Amino acid sequence: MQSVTTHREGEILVILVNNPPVNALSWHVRQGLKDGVEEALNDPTIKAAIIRCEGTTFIAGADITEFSQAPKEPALGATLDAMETASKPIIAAIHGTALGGGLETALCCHYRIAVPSAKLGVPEVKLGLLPGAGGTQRLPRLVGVEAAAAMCSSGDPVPAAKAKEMGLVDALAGEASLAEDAIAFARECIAKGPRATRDLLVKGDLSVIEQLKTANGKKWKGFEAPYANLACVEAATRLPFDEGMAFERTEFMKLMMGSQSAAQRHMFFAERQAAKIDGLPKDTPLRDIKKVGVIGAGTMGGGITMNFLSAGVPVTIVEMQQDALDRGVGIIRKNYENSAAKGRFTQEKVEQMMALLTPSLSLDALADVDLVIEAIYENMDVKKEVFGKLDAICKPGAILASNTSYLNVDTIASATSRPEDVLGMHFFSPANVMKLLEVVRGEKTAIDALATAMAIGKKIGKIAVVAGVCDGFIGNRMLSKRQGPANALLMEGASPAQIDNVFLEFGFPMGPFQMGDLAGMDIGWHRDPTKIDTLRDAMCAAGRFGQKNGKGYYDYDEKRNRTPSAEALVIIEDFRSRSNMKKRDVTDQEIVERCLYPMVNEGHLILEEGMAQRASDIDVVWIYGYGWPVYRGGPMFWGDLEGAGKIVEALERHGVKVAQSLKAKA
Ligand code: 3H9
Repeated sequence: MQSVTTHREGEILVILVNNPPVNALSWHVRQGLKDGVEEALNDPTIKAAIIRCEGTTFIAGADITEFSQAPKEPALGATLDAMETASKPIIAAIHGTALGGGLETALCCHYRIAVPSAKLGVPEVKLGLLPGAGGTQRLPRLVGVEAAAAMCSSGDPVPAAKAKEMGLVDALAGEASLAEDAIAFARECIAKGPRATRDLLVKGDLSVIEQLKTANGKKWKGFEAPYANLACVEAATRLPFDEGMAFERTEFMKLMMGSQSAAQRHMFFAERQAAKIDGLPKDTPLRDIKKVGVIGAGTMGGGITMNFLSAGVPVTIVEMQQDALDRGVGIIRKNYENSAAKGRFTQEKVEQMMALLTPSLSLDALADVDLVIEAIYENMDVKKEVFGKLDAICKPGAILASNTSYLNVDTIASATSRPEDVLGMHFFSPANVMKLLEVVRGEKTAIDALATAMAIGKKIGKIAVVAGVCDGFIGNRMLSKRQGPANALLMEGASPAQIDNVFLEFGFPMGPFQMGDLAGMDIGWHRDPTKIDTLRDAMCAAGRFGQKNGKGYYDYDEKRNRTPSAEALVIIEDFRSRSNMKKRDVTDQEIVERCLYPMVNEGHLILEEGMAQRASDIDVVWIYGYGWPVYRGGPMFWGDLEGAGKIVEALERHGVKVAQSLKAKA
């Protein structure tokens, strides 16, 4: 099948791209576009050309799979130059998304027409890149510096109507009549002749660039690409077009060769790969999930419930006591109302979502739901009792899920007569915000139940990853390999701030001790101040519970800013002497080696044991569940960059048992 074909509509040549799934600019598409333009120019009876796409979308960008291969002719730049400098008008007819190289193609057309539902943008920054086919130079010429800087640095697309206001598209077509409307529009363009974007003057106020940097300083910390995008837009304001293009090229190549973009491109595919279940027959029918039950109206149950209500799925929420139920439902409403007050949706929408919620004090109310998610506290006996009851109450085929974060899902399933319907759905707190969902596959979980849980995860906006049954599944299992050494390093002489700062420098939003303070140190504490076996016992005995009372490993002000705490350091010191440990200097490198390298090691063990389907799933878990910086690509990707040899050497030096597969890699 040819990916680009042409046909005539009177004096107009339609160049039609058909390169599923997203009409990416693979080499054969570039070649086809170039040939199509030549055909239009060489035929004296043709007066204008239209570039349009088959399928669900206009060109959604360069073909990212080609980035890791040797470059193939023709280059995109050459194809687009031929288009922009053509002596006959070329019109882009846009539906779906015109993204990245796709929008850059449209910018090299002389006119643009789009359906109202179309979206146009340059998302390269999300891949650690910049629009490298003239996007940073042509956008400021067409829409001005302010809009171009915002589009390039955020990567967020704009809807067609807004694009029309900005001058990014010239006309809107009927939603279902793009082909015909584009031809009528092209006929109008013949009289106007070609209009090259490169010939327009850059307009707008350059100060927006500094404003964007200030406004996004926190969000962009550690990232290279947003700044490179802005540098290119700035260059467009002072350099002639050709020099601006050369500047863009240099910046693009720097990013393309760097590790950040490699990591972000890896994550693009990792995210999509995570949704796939190995060995799932294509024709596996999914179970229909029309109604959901959630057990527990606490923080977790409430957050889980909100995901479904927001997606329009009715939920029955069950609690034991009326006051706990009322409190939980009240918090859900308050969260929605806060969002409405911020303008995220209307008050009417709040009422619509709340109307989907049925509170109940009885598990019997779950008789007709298609999926139950149990979100009560972590106690195996209690969970088994609940699942035993669900077995008797729920209709056949209902999926029975536990939100446990480390308990054995097979043991929970054994409390039912239908272990094939039981699995884990492990959400991350706050469950209505965090993107990760670990779907835990029990020994007997039916494949269609698993596939349904993955699909429902996607429906509620989560990135779902399949995990096997083991203590802590993927995420918490690896977390424990980091926390142990972090605690040990504290005893050996590092301060909480030194350790946390190494994590912040690495790109995490917070370090292990900041996380402890945030979670609350008194969770699970025995509450006897005279019984001090661990450092945490000592902290709690001194009333240092974490952020909640302004004192933990750090002192906190009313804005929750942390400063090192003299009292906490004394408690650590005391505990160190009680444990007969000598204080020594700990280097930042040792903190990396002892806290992060064991995570890479554990990831390899998880793969060896088949607890994750693939290494990239582990990266997805850590990026979406624990704030691993996306520009470092997750622990497995980072481990490969860091080098297996170096990691194995350090692990052995620190006395950690190394996974066979990591050793083999080294
Ligand atoms: C660029 O353009 C650089 C330029 O400046 C030029 C420099 C010289 N290439 O997301 P989906 C695959 S950089 C190759 O599930 P949706 C994807 O992997 C690019 N493959 O669908 C998946 O494959 P599979 C700038 C791609 O409907 C399948 O298509 N552009 C590409 O939810 C379906 O994808 C972007 O960054 C690609 N460019 O969303 C846009 N895009 O089925 C990236 C997708 O095997 N793409 N695939 O898993 C997107 O944002 C979404 O895919 C899109 C569709 C919104 C288009």
